[in-house]
Amino acid sequence: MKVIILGADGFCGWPTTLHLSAHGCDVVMVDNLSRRNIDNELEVRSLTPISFMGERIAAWREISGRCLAYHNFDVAKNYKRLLSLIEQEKPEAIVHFAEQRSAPYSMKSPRHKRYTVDNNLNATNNVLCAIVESGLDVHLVHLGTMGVYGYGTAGMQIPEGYLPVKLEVAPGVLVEKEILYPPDPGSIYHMTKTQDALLFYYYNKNDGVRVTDLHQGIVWGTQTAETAVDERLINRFDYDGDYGTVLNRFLMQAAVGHHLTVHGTGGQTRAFIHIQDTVRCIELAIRNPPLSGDRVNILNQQTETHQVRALAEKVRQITGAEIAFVKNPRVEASENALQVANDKFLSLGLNPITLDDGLLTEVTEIAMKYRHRVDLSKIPCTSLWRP
Ligand code: NAD
Ligand code: USQ
Repeated sequence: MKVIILGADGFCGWPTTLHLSAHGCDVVMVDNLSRRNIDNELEVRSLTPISFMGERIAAWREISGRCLAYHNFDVAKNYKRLLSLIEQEKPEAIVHFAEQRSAPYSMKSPRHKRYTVDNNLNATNNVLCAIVESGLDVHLVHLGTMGVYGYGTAGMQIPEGYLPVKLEVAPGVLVEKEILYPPDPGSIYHMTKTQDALLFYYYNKNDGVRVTDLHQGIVWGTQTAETAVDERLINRFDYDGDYGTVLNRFLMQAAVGHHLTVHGTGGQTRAFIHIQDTVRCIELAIRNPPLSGDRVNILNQQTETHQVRALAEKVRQITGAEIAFVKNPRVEASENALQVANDKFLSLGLNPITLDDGLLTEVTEIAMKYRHRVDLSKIPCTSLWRP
């Protein structure tokens, strides 16, 4: 199967590239290296020593004997290049990771808000438009987020994308419908993902584009079976206050003797998935595409939910790190419950890695090994939702 991966140099894109290549796919990578440039802007680097793209490709060829094609261009700005790549390669699937994915970065300033909206919406619209213009029946697999649902569910389990509703159209006459789950974004970044969903809905309805939208939870961990084989293939580990996500940050903080930075009461509950399960889910998604005429297929790509203070407590018990409750820089509910349906991936055969299986290995092998690379000044979250 030929697959184009947009955003193939990123935290999820690189291990997905290697996983699909190792499992028999012919992978074409696209990335404009904007994420590496944002590291330059923020004057921070991955905790792990990631190689240049050329070194990554050469190392994978040496180790696996497989070739990876790579194109460096901006998917949001270079429509013609994207269209001609699709026309030339005729992929069966395109996996779309090519968006600015940090909520704090998207809230830093008006410039960051506008960049995130321009980049993410134009990237998604360009891919959809190019698939239609190519005339090819390409399955688009997009990485969305659990954050499109908001986190206040009034005790209800979040369904996979669609909400069944009953409308009383006349006294005593009930009509049953399924509607897209009402969007409730908590940052400019999350808002772009809710708008992506509308683009998918429209291009699917009007042009019959086959789309799978994966509403993914917070990804934790670093390595997958393929990235762990050789240090030149190592995955990135973001720990800074803008791009580091909560559990990986706590693991890094414990490794360097920093207190665990719990925002507010830590009563926020979020959904999580290990990076190894991310790549498995994407393979399951591309091998189980929607059929022609199907509506957008939405799957919740998460395996467990945890409250932030419970995560901190778990890391404290393992490492002895201290917990600090710091002022929350975000505007978000201080406490919420979260229950999420993930029946679709389980029925496709996903056997989830849980926090308890992998947590200790991650702390010892990665965070401890590379702790000398941490810049302590980059740990605090300085991006404010309301400056
Ligand atoms: P990342 O920033 O590490 O990777 C994104 C990649 O896309 C980067 O390499 C970047 O250079 C590239 N890119 C961005 N805009 C581009 C453009 N216009 N043209 C070409 N390349 C472009 O992010 P990630 O953590 O790998 O996330 C990938 C996707 O998964 C994102 O869409 C994100 O919203 C989603 N997601 C991530 C997480 C997580 O915890 N990391 C959780 C849920 C969903
Ligand atoms: N948090 C802390 N301490 C920290 C960092 C974060 O308490 O040091 C809290 C935040 O306030 C928030 C929660 O932890 O309540 C999650 O924050 P996060 O930075 O780990 O995750 P988030 O901003 O939601 O974004 C990440 C990815 C994004 C993805 C999203 C999935 O960066 O790309 O879409 O997770 S989800 O959260 O399910 O929407």
